[in-house]
Amino acid sequence: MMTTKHRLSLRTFLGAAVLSLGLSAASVPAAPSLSELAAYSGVSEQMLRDAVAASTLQPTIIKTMTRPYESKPWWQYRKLFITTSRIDAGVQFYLQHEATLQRAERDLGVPPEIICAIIGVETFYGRNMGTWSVLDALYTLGFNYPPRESYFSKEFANFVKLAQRENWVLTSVKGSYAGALGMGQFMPSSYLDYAIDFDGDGKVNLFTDIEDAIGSVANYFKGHGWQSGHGIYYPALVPDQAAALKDKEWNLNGRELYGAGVSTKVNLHPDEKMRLFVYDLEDGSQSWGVGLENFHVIMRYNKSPLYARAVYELSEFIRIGYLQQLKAQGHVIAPKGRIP
Ligand SMILES: [Ca+2]
Repeated sequence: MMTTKHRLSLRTFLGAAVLSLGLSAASVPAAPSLSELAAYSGVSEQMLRDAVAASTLQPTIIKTMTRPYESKPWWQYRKLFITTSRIDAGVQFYLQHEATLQRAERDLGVPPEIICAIIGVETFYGRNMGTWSVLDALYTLGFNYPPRESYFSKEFANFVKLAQRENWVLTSVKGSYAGALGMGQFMPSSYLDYAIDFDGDGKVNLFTDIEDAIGSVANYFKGHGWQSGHGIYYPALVPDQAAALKDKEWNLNGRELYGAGVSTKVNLHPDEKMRLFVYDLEDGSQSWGVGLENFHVIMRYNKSPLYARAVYELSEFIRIGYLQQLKAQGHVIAPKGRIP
């Protein structure tokens, strides 16, 4: 347990680091106090104080936070996730859990390949769920990392609440360096809000119960507005004069897109909300694409456009690999259309 004095000196150091990154101190929201966190989460202040006392500062986590994967160019990031082994394991995961995945699609509207791709990118289908103490991770980022304290201190309180609900020993739960949990790497707030008991055994367990993990990822997507049967992402040809459209982010529709001379293989609806993305390729060129609302929903899982594209591409490879397996087994495949 670090003393307050140590924490304050680290805070001052990080404060200076934030300023050197060009962020003004005012742009960093103030971290809530323990009493505010108690009021926010419904967990008693004493319980939060005990949880803080049981936590250990992990400076390595702060170093990792400052150089995330998402700062890489697309072509490097892609190589981390779009690999033959991750695709093949994804197809196997799909075949092995086909009935559960199909039930998730029927009940919650989210396609199997998207659920597989999320679990594949997050934890390689449950193999790497993280080895950090979640308590230490959330304490470190929630109370010793000013740029994100406002967010992570709330997740710290949510974790204490979740551990109480699930009867977990606070110090024994393992996850990512950012405190994400289980096969789909849910933050504690998402675990509280979206994790479901999808196999009906009366417990919600995203660590060992694959059916719960599958249903919960689908439930998260449904809860964030996944549009069943709709498209996700389309490659686009973008003339120079239309490149600035990407700065409109999600305030763009098909009419403006095509009006500026952009073309896509499939015609998107003129009134549909969309966003233009550009990705850096290894040869120095760029690849453009249009994300629809479903792409936006993937970005609710992780806000990086690199992440969303990696999940989308992996999902397509898994979908194709799965269909090939079915065909090899002699099944007749009916094409499943998506409304663009
Ligand atoms: Ca269960």
